[in-house]
Amino acid sequence: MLKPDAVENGHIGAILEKITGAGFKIAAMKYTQLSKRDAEAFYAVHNERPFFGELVSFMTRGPIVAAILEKDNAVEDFRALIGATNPAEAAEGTIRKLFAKDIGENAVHGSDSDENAAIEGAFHFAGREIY
Ligand code: FUP
Repeated sequence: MLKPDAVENGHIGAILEKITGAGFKIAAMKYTQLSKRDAEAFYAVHNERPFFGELVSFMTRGPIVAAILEKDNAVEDFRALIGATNPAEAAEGTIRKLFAKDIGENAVHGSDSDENAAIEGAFHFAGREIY
């Protein structure tokens, strides 16, 4: 996902350029907005954490771009491309270093395993929307 901050700040094009330039193929993509229920479900793993309310409110405050990306070693390579969760700790040249403000508003989300990538892809897309 390209999160609401990335969309608000006009970074969709630049971020997609980095993603496709790094060799990812776009298998599915949409411009959409998460409802409160969507965000609570998507981030259910964090529902006991102190930042959960803020996370849900941030993720629902404006549109996002959801995508399914394909590449060999995609999960690991995408996480390297986006950088650490906290942009202050993200490596130079990473998407979060370039485009994110702080750990709460960090521009992009990447799945942390192939299993979660399949779950998160199915969260956003019907089978007929995946190419
Ligand atoms: P990541 O896998 O890098 O997206 O990071 P996490 O799954 O650990 O966290 C998911 C989201 O929760 C982050 F993108 C932002 C939010 N978060 C906070 O707001 N504060 C924190 O201390 C940790 C995460």
